[in-house]
Amino acid sequence: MYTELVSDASQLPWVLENAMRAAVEHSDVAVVVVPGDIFYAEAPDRRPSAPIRAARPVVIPQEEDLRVVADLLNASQRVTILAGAGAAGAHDEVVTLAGRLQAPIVHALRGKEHLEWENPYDVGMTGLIGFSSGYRAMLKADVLLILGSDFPYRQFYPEDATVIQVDLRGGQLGRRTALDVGLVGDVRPTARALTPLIAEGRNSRHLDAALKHYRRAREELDDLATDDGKTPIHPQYLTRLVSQHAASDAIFTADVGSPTVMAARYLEMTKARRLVGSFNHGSMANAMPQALGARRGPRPPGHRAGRRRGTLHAPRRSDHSDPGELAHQGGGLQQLVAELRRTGDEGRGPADLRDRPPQPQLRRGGNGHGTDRDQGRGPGRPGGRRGADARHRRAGGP
Ligand SMILES: Cc1cc2nc3c(=O)[nH]c(=O)nc-3n(C[C@H](O)[C@H](O)[C@H](O)COP(=O)(O)OP(=O)(O)OC[C@H]3O[C@@H](n4cnc5c(N)ncnc54)[C@H](O)[C@@H]3O)c2cc1C
Ligand SMILES: Cc1ncc(C[n+]2csc(CCOP(=O)(O)OP(=O)(O)O)c2C)c(N)n1
Repeated sequence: MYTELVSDASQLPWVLENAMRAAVEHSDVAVVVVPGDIFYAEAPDRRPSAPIRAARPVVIPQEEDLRVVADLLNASQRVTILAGAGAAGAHDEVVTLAGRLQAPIVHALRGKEHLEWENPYDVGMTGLIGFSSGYRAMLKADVLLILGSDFPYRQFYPEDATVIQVDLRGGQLGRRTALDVGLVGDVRPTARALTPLIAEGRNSRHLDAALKHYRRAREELDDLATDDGKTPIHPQYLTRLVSQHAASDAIFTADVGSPTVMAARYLEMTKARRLVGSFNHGSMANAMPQALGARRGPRPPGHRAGRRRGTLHAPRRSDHSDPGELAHQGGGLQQLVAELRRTGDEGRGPADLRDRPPQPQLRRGGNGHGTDRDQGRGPGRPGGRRGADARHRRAGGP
């Protein structure tokens, strides 16, 4: 991860550009630490670089490696696909490959937004907050094909299956479970190249059983998301209502904690919807800043800022995937702060922004870092975690 401290104003433009390049190139977080005083200094002029765009090389494994994988898949009666965030933009290719393999598709949480929709092979998520059907489809597999996932929980991987993993970054291979074959490749072209190597006419017994189990698991979860007339209403029901009423291209953001569970289980994805989160353990309170960031993205034609309060519209994927470009278009941090100030002034911002000065007061000479405690707000609700855990367990994990 790119991490840099700016200790002199002249460094800032370079550091910022390098940080954006690293973030875009590695699809990762970049951290730039800027002491408060630096914001008061003049930055030197410099010749601007070209807009930062992610390089999009086509990465496909060697043909002989693909043949080895195809032989393993062709010899298997029960193939299950585990797909994750690496399947972004590869929906159609992965679904086509699954069709040829007659393989159920299990997703890891970050794969939900890319694969859950319009997918006749979807059998839900695996993991502690996942669906029993996701766990079972992996357990019953004799070959597990992992496509662009770093699903972390080792207990949920099958112990006896042959495991094949495809990842764009070689360093990710075999990180979570022992592998039989590891390939470096981009999911989209790799799935496309693999499909014609798979024999047609495979039987569907494994797939049918997985789909049947999924329907049952889904029904059980849906039964928890109904109005039982009591107040307060259940979070499952609330999340389902949000999902039903949100725009077909809404961007959802969810915090770490029980919102992660509800988002994973009750937000229905479409081709145009997005689910943005941290989803890393050890992170919290990501949802509001992510929502603000999403709000800053390009909007569809005809959409005026703030007109539909509470609804975030998804930028087209091609636009959204290029934060460096956005920064170039939009004037970056300065413009974001201006927007926060404006929405705060007009009373349209979230309550927190309305109730306090729109721009944080930087202390001259200090390090400029405030904390929740500094602002008189404590950490989360005491005991909230334990209650949430109990609820998760009741809500039917594997
Ligand atoms: C409270 C809580 C509970 C959670 N419970 C669950 C749970 O039950 N189930 C669950 O699944 N997750 C759960 N998570 C999330 C979990 O911690 C992981 O973040 C998540 O499983 C990772 O999803 P992923 O593998 O899709 O994404 P990532 O971890 O981002 O992995 C994506 C992988 O794809 C690779 N890649 C990227 N682009 C490409 C490409 N074009 N082609 C090929 N490879 C590519 C990357 O190198 C990376 O290895 C939970 C998180 C929290 C906070
Ligand atoms: C930095 C950090 N500290 C602690 C945790 C452990 N943690 C996960 S969820 C959570 C509680 C979050 O509270 P809230 O957003 O109210 O969600 P809920 O209680 O409904 O789960 C905590 C403390 C974490 N994920 N990150």
